[in-house]
Amino acid sequence: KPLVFSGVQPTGNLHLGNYLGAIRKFVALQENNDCIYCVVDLHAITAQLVHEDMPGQIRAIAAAFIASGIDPEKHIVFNQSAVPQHAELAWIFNCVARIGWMNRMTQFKDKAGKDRENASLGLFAYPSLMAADILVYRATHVPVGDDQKQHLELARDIAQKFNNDFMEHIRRTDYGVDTMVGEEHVHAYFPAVEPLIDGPAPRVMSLRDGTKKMSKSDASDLSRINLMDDAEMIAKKIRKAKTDPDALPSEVEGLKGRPEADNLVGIYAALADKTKEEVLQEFGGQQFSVFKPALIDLSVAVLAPITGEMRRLMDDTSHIDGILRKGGERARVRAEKTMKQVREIIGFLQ
Ligand code: AQP
Repeated sequence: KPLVFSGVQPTGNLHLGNYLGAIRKFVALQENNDCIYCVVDLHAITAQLVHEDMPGQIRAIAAAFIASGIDPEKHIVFNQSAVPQHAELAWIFNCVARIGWMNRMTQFKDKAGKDRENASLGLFAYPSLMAADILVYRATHVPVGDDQKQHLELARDIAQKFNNDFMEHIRRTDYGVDTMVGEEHVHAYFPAVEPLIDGPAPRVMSLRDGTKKMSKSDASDLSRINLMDDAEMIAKKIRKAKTDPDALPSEVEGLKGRPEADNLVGIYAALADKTKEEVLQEFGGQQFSVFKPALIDLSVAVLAPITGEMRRLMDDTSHIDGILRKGGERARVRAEKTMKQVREIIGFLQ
């Protein structure tokens, strides 16, 4: 079975973008894959070292995974810091990756803002840790939102450079596998990582500005639907969502140049498991005064059971902690197997 890995940062305000762009895809992939889903707490301290309630935020992500339908018995759910092999491989990847590659990362530029000299070294090295998260399991498929595409390309570059730099050592240890890269046969240790981005909502936009991504760190809570919002709050946020004065078009082309309309139709499509075309067949020609109430009903119908289950799970911290602990133990065994081989490939004495 293909091995799937992905993670979500415990940085609070888990929102509809995280759900549609990532978590919902995690759920769907369980059937035909072996999945490892991680609460990436080491990533959470790259932008802000001190978190008001780190344990609570970690539990909230784990609860969201499980409430959405991830099965922690069949698959693995754990928090990143419980498996120190992630950080160990990240250090090795820091020595594989080039500063020039990291300098091109747009998320670092966005998150560091103007005061780049004051950003943490961890924020700069973030994509290297992300590559390690995936490759410490030699995972091949990574469901993420569109914003993570560049980081996954970097993970491929890191894997390829490691495979090239240690080609002879990999041959000698016999831990590599023969794979095809394009037309070429290569003997590689780390696989080429494949992003799984497609879907009707690969990038959910802010409800206040259709050109900005819905984000946990947006100062306006009205910009996002949080997974912990109740029905009343969801209704308020959708009612207040920015729109233009025109009716909805009946063709997808008509959404061009209308970022807010496009975003709301995309959200509806993703929640209803339909295409945007199908949504417009139903609502084309209608005003937002008709579409918004339908979107409110649908959002509440999909999210309320998840929110309810998340709350229930978060009330029983020992249950969630037990799931994470067991997941961590299982993940550590797998990660250590890779790290033993990596240490040997590099030539470290162990
Ligand atoms: N707006 C989005 N639309 C679709 N997918 C999204 N993701 C995030 N925002 C959107 C996806 O959610 C997963 C987990 O994200 P994360 O917690 O690791 O970090 P992030 O991308 O930094 O999330 P935020 O919410 O946007 O936080 P801030 O405000 O800190 O930037 C990832 O797969 C991501 O693609």
